[in-house]
Amino acid sequence: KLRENTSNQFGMATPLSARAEAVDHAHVLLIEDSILDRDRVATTLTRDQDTVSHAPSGAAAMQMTQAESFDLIMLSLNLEGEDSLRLCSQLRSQDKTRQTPILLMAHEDDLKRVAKGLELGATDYILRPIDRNELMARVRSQVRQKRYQDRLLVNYESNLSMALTDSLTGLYNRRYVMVHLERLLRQSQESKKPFALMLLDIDHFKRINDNYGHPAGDDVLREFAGRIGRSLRNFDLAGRIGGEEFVAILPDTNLDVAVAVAERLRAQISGAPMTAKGVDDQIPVTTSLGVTIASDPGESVDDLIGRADRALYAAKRNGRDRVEV
Ligand code: GH3
Ligand code: MG
Ligand code: MG
Ligand code: MG
Repeated sequence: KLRENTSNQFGMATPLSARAEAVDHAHVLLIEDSILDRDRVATTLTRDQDTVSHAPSGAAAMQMTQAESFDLIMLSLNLEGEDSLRLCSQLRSQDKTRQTPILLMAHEDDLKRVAKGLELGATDYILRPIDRNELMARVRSQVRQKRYQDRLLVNYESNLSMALTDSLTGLYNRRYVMVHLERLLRQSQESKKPFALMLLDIDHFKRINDNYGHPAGDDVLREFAGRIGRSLRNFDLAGRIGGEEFVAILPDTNLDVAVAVAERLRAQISGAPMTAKGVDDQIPVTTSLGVTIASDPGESVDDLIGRADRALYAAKRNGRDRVEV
């Protein structure tokens, strides 16, 4: 099953976690212009359930690694008319193959270039004539290590997202919102572009818990978060900063626009009642919003939040289900 210079059939659309599940079988890119060794390696690996794509040149290899992802790259140090070592460092410096193990294939009298290749980031080498058992052992060992690293990366990314987001609603958590606000405030003071901050607090949420139960209250929080998130632009940020308190941050937004957006959010919530698991009633929900704009060069995040908070409490005082500035 030797495939010549194919475009994307593997990898790219497959999430890392799914790939990590499919243990052991590897997708190998073989960069080799000797037909004899190409066939030898491909036969051995496919017998071992691996899939092999063949690149007869460096240019083909660069193209193929853009289109699909590989678990292992086998690179001949004897490509006719090509600088294999340069190819090795190119593979190391592009994002798609930065983490992919590279196994060099070399002749015994070429150990100096092997050493150079290892210095440039190749992970291992195998000498010609290629011994089938040694080939299998080296490939398995590289692939096992790659799988292990992929799993570490998945764990790292999920830990990171747990640290930044609120697990009930999936919105950003208070800690991340504060970090983001500090950064945005600094940027907006440098660029002199205003941004909008709005605080949202669900009205009489305690009654919702009291009437329908805490789990129903959680369902309402999730639905609330979903409606807010869907109503904002991609580069706006929504966070949950307290039990039933939320924030929306809109870069590059003046007061008129911010009030219009706040009004739209308010209507998204009051416009249709919510449902909760195990509750037959439709649950009417409203929210109060306090809006402010960051435009004063001297102010701090605390000043900003304090102002939005006072606007929010004005909205509560003035009857709830409303926007105040
Ligand atoms: P107001 O209109 O003045 O904001 O009234 P309120 O009842 O919404 O405000 P209050 O601050 O008195 O009550 C908030 C309630 O939110 C109290 C708390 O039990 C509840 N709550 C906080 N976090 C959660 C949560 O994660 N899930 C659920 N179901 N309830 C929560
Ligand atoms: Mg509250
Ligand atoms: Mg309250
Ligand atoms: Mg409330």
